[in-house]
Amino acid sequence: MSYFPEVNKVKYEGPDSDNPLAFRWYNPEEVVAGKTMKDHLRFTVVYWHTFRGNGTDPFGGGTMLRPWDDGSESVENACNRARVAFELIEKLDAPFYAFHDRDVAPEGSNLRETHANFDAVAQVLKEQQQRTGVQLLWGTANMFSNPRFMHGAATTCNVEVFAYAAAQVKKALEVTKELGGANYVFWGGREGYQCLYNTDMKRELDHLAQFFHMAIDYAKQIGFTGQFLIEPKPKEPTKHQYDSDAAACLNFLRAYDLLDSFKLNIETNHATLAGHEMMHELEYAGMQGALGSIDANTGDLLLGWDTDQFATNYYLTTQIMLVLLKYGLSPGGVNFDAKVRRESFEPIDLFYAHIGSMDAFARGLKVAAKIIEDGALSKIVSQRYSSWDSELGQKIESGNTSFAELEALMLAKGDAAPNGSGRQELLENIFNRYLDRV
Ligand code: XUL
Ligand code: CO
Repeated sequence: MSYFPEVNKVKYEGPDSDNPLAFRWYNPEEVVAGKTMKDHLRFTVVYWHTFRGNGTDPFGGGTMLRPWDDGSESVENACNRARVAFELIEKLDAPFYAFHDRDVAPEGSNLRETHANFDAVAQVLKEQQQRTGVQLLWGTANMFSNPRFMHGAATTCNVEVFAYAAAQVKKALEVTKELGGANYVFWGGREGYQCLYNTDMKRELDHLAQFFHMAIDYAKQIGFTGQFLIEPKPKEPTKHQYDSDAAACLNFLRAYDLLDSFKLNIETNHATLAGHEMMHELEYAGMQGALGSIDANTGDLLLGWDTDQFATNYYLTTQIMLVLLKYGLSPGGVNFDAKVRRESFEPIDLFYAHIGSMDAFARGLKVAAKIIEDGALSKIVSQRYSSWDSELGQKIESGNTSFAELEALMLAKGDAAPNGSGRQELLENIFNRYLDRV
């Protein structure tokens, strides 16, 4: 039985198509910069927003029309929902999906029952993966919705909640391995604080590191070889999330000897909340060899919270693809951690949302590839730093000089050579020119 009978498998029809259920830019097998679009982009549908989002916002309850869902927390409903999910993912031609344990399967009345529910739904997910060829980009554990996690999971003040969280991640790792997950993500959930008066920050961070080390040990033990990722976010739900941005995450990983086992999953709306551009977060992670995957979404600059909208802005997608082309993404992907607006409550809106954003990233990829191929920005950057290619620059960069030697040089010269223009406006115009032409 089909739940989306009005939609056939979405196909590429080219930029001139007016068909709202066709791709205008995403042409999976088209080769760009030496690789197919499909392999560059590794599009991923998320289970939580797309199949569990009901349109709730801080001011009102659910609005979504989901005729396949009976609204119950039964395992049967969860299994049926999984089948519907794969119909959508397959029709969208997305090669991957991602989930939290609690999105796919309901909690039972105790942990044993919860594990069993998860196993039952995982069986259906496995069948659907085999039927469609869709793969699991990553699994993760929801350790923030249930009230037991009110003080956090790995950073909780309640040692038994820590133990429960460990049990939950152990199981989530087993299921992720069973389903062939390419990565395993830790988003910070409630790992942070609301008030420093009641918080032992050092103890909480030590516990978080212990937790991650145990996860690494367990992954080794069961032979899970996927990439571990942490996902920076500065606030929400806590006032301060410990994984606040890429720099904070990398400092934490380095301080606790975890750097070799983790990379970062960078999300646009989280970068915005941190007061950074997405490009900044990507570049910061990339330059340290820690860019793992991206959560592709956007915020609304007039709304101050994590609105998780589908990105359709070509400037944003081109900027993202410029950095992804530089550092690569696999085994990560472009993961649509995004939800339709609560006013877009019909099932068909799920298609419009994904198609539009897949197209925006595909076009961003083409524009970025052309900019890189022509050296349109990089030539100007190299020129801007060319003084560092001189004998003096090389001496400094290789650590073969001293303050005294540099002072002697400047005393002899009297002043530094004049500066050149930064050419920001020219570069912005060049960027526009490429957007016009591709
Ligand atoms: C929350 C968020 C999460 C993670 C997965 O802001 O982005 O959905 O991506 O737990
Ligand atoms: Co996310």
